[in-house]
Amino acid sequence: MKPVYVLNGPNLNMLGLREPAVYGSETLKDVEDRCRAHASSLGLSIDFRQTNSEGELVSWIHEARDRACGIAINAGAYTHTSIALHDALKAAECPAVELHLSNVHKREAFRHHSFIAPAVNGVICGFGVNSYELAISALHSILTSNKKG
Ligand code: DHK
Repeated sequence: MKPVYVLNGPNLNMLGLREPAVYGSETLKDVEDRCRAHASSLGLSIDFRQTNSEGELVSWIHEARDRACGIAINAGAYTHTSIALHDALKAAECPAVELHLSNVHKREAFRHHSFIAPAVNGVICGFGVNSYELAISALHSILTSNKKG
């Protein structure tokens, strides 16, 4: 089975240091460890990555088309700006879930719109690090039901 790509965008390398009241006190390494353990409990493996570059995220999404069974993506602020990520996710043609640690709808108006939401299966936000685990569970459920179908 191919891995789930868990892709993280800009500033997520600062987790644990960055606005802990909004994003929590766990580091990105803590998030990765939790994702790996959760995926493993579901019989999945993960490839966990972070970049501050929009182009690198686009390239990783293209790569996922052949190398991943699904994508869980926290695109950070590119969520609210990037048509390129929207187009890449459409091109990937694999199950994808958008996720956020914070509830973006309770925050500034500029975070309320997602360019990538129309290109993914669903969106999870507001559950802190659990958002990552919920996104992996959602992909597992999509992959399992696809197999049954
Ligand atoms: C992370 C970011 O960096 C923000 O730009 C998004 C998201 C929200 C999060 O909650 O994980 O607006």
